[in-house]
Amino acid sequence: IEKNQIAQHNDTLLGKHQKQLSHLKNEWESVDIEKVIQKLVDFQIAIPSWALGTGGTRFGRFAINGGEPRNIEEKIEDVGLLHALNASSGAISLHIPWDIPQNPEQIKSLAASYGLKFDAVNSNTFQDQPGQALSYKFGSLQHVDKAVRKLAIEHNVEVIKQGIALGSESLTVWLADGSCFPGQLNFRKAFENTLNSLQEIYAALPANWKMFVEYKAYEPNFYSTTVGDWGQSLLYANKLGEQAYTLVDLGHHLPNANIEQIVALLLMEGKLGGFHFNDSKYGDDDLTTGSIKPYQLFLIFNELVEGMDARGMDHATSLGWMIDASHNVKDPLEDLLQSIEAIMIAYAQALLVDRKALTEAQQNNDVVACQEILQHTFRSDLRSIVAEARLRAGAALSPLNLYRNLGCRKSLIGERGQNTVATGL
Ligand code: PSV
Ligand code: MN
Ligand code: MN
Repeated sequence: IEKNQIAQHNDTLLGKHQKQLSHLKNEWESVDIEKVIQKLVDFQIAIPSWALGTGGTRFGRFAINGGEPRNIEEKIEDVGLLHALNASSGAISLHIPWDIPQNPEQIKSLAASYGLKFDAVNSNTFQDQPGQALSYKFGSLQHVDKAVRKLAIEHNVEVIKQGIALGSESLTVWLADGSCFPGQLNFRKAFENTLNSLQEIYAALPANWKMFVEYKAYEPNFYSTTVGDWGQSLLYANKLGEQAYTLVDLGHHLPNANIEQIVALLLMEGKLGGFHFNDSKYGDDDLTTGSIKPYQLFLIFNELVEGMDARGMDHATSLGWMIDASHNVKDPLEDLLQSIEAIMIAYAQALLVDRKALTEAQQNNDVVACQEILQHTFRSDLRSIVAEARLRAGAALSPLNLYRNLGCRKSLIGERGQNTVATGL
């Protein structure tokens, strides 16, 4: 995508945009909007390498689009395209071995040519790889057989090495480990085995790295999961040490969990490491961020901003921000643009909450005022400040429209063909 294509697109929308922005500035004259815009410019969300092809469920996969990236280079190209459109997708998160960089130096400089960094690297001990000597069928880091645990530990250490070569600074460990039936597992031994294994991986972390311990309530195991909730993740993180943190994936909770409260307490403990954004209606974890529960997303960001400010943390760099979703029925790039937009809007809303008034209302137990304060920003249309942040960063006022108007998917199909299948999920 050329700079002049973005400029032309912006020219056609500029008049209307400026009107909306000045209206918004009038409405919010007591707020330092310039500061908010700068925070939005700085905020970057990593794109997972597995979200660039059409996903699927265990019932099937419909590769509707064509032009899917066939290798890691093309995945980087796709994230580069997103970043050119919205200036907010400046990082990529790799899943190994779904995406193995054969020549890390080359991959790193390709990414840099699009202004992209490498976010957390993700290990995979939830699938057996072709030719693998031992199976993860009954778990990996928790396994009753030491030899299986060793295999999984070695894989994680290898992933750290790959990440170092790419300039990543964190490892995300998500384990499918658990059990499907009562009695199958000794919970305490499974926990202890997992902890011992994680300790060995932790010992291989460079000093400037973080380890994210991701939890998930269920799936693929349906009776117990060995890192099943934030309490268990926090236990591991606390026992492991300073470099270990809990990672919150929005879709990994039991229905109606109060995720904003979880976030607030993890931040308070200095143990919130990062996020996987997605949305869900039932027990799923792959819907477009903000498509089902935008109010929840705002409430989460409200706690994030409050908690990070209370601890003097830099919003953009203190936590790992990543999308984790890959659905069946949309063009994945359009889906990602929608997710990023939803995240940015929720973040902007949280930045505009009148903290002083909220604290005062809380202190006075003025429950009605508390709700009014939060819903005032949630119900305000802040899209034009998000668009202004993009404009200032050299990106498109309306990324999704530009993507469609330029026929980006059609060009990708032209280059890569109709029947391409992306690696990964
Ligand atoms: C598992 O559901 C998960 O959320 C983990 O983050 C994995 O790494 C990712 O999805 C891809 O399977
Ligand atoms: Mn996840
Ligand atoms: Mn998930």
